[in-house]
Amino acid sequence: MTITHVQPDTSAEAIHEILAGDGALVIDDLASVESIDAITAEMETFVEATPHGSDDFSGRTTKRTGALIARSPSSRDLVTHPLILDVAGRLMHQASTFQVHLTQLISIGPDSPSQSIHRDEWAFDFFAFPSDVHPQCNTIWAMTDFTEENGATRLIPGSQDWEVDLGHSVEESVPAEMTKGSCLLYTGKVYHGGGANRSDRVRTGLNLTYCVAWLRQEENQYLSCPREVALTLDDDLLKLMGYRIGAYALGYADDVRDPLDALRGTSGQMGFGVTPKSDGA
Ligand SMILES: O=C(O)CCC(=O)C(=O)O
Ligand SMILES: [Fe+2]
Repeated sequence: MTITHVQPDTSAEAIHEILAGDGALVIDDLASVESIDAITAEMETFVEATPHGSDDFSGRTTKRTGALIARSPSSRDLVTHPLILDVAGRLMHQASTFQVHLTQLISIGPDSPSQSIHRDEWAFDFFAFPSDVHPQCNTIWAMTDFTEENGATRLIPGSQDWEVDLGHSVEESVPAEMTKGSCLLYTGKVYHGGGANRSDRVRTGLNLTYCVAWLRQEENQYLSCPREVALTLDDDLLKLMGYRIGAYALGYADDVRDPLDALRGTSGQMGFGVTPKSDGA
């Protein structure tokens, strides 16, 4: 049982095939070390100010620092990475649109125990999505090298079709070891968890996740990104954050205004009517 690694020039189709089959894979060195360093520098003061988690799942020696789109302009290229969005669209193909679910730096400190093994889609109230319906698609970008010793994310490849079970052990999982700049892609169904950090350095990953536009986002994008910052962002990023109609009629403002009009204070009525997908979803 291993985690497949592919090169950044691999096609979205081939990556999606591995993701659908194994539930996870690593794209080696997808981001440059310079872009990772730029994000780290932009986030430094925010990470310093972030308290440790208040429960075992969040991690009592782990920091979770969010609002990357507002706080780190350099992170926006990763949020909108064309290859990742292409693969995400393929995985969540039954939905007409998908959106940012959360942006979060996860800094696992030295002497942290393993996080319990879980599925990320349990966040949706443990709703039993059919095995072929993927409500979310996730990435963790390595901001530091990820090793077994420093708490690389651990996954159970192929576990996405398994029964719901809160008791899977860390021993069943393997570490997603990867170099700084690499990207772990995983579904909302695959069993995984943050690894134990037995090193003397912090392990940092950038968790950027996406969900279908008919579900609630884990990180509230309208509150995490102040309006004055949102007004500086381009339309494509704003739409990905949720400033668009998700599905037939979800998310309009007041008198059926496009959220982009509402954000900018412009008028204009929008029409409903997403054409049903040809695959019948
Ligand atoms: O930090 C990691 O490696 C994974 C964290 C995780 O799976 C989670 O918090 O849901
Ligand atoms: Fe998780």
